[in-house]
Amino acid sequence: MIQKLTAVVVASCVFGACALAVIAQEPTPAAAAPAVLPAPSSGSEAASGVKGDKPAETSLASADAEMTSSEDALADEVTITLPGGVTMVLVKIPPGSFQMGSPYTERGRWGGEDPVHLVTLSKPFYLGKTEVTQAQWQAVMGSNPDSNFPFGVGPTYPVFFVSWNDVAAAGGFVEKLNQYLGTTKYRLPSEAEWEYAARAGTTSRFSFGDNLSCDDSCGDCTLAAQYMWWCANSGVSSQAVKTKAGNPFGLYDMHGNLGELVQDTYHSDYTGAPSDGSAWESGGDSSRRIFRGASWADLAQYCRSAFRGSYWQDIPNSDLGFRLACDAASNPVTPPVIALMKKVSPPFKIVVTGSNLQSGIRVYIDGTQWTSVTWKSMGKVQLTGAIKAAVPKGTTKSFRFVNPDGGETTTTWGW
Ligand SMILES: [Ca+2]
Repeated sequence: MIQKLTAVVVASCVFGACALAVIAQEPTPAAAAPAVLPAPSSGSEAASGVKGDKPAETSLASADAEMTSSEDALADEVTITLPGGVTMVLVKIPPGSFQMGSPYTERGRWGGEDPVHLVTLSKPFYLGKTEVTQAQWQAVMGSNPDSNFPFGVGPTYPVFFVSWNDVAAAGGFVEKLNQYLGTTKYRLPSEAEWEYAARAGTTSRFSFGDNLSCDDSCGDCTLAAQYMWWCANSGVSSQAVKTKAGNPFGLYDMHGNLGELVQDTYHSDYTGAPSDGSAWESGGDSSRRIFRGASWADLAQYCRSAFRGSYWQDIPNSDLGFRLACDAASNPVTPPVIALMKKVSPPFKIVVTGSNLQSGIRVYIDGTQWTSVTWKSMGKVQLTGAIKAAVPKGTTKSFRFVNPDGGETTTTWGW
C-alpha cells in the first residue's frame, strides 16, 4: 500500500481558484552487445555485478486533483499521454528512509552491495509503474529498436537494446519526452530511488520475501514465479510488462524481466555514496552506468532488491531497459481547469483557473504547441486576434493546456 504523506505541504492558491492570464503570442512551433552475467567470485560474494565486456490529447487521469487537503496532496498515480495517444502511468513513491545495500548474512549477495547505509528521501517522487514499453518508446522516438529481434517484441513488451545514452543523453528518450510535454521533470531514477522503490518498505531479499526455500539460480519456484520473470520461467525472452504481481508500492517487474538503467555512474561499492537519494555521478567509472533488478536471462540471486550491476553507457543490451522517474512538485499541483470559453466581442475569451500555476501554462492546438503563457494575474483574460487566426470561424480544434508542474487538461472548441 502506498503510504500516506505526513509532510504538511503549503501552496498558495490551494483553496482559491487562481486564474491564469492568457496572453496571446505569436504562434510557436511544436514542438547488440552480448548479455554477460556478472561473473561469480569466491565465497559469499557471488558476483562482480559488472555486466559485459565492451563490444496528446488526454487529461492526466485523476492527477493531482486532491487539492482540499494539505496532506497527501499528490495523486497516487499520474497518467501522461504521449504522441499518438499512448499513455504511461507513474506511481507516487512516498518519502522515507531505508537501509540501502545488503547485510553480510543475505544469501546471494556480493561485495558491491556494501556498505549498508541509511538513505533518506525527503520528497515524494513518481516512478514508472512498469518498464518503458516499446509502444511508449515508439511514440516518443518514432521507431522501435526491437522490431527485428526474434523475441520480446510487441507494444506491451518493455523496450530493450537501448543504451543509457539512447535513454538519457542529449537527444534521447528523456529529452524528447520532456520537450513534448513542455517540462524538464522527467528523468531516470537514481540508484537509491530505485532500490527504495523496489523494497517498498521491505527488508527481505525480494519484496515478496526472502524466498529461501528456492534456489538462487534458474530452478522452478512457485513463489517467485508469481512476481517475476527470470531464467527459470521466461524461456528465452523478456515478457510483456505487468504480467506478474506488483510490489507493495504498486510497481511491476522491479525484480527481473529487464534490468533497468538508472542515472548513476558505476562505483564498485557504496563507499562515499550520497545519503539523500540523489544520483551519484561524481567519481567512479564514468563510462559505465548502473542497472538494477536484473533480467529474464538472469539468476534469481541477481533479481534481489539489493543487487546492482553496471554496463557500458554507450552500448545497448538485450537484457536492459529502464523506467521513468518524475519529480513531484514541492507544492501540490493540479490540472488547470478551464472555467470559461465563450465567443464574445472580441471573438474568444478563455479563462483558465487552477492552482499552483506559477510556472505558467502551455497551450497546444491540434497537438502543436501554440503558445506559452506566463503567470500574470488573477482574473479573466481575453485571447483576441491570435486565437481568432488559430481557430478560424467554422473550424473545430483540440486544445490542450499543460501545466509544467504537472497536470493538463484538454477540450475541443470551435465557433
Ligand atoms: Ca525489471
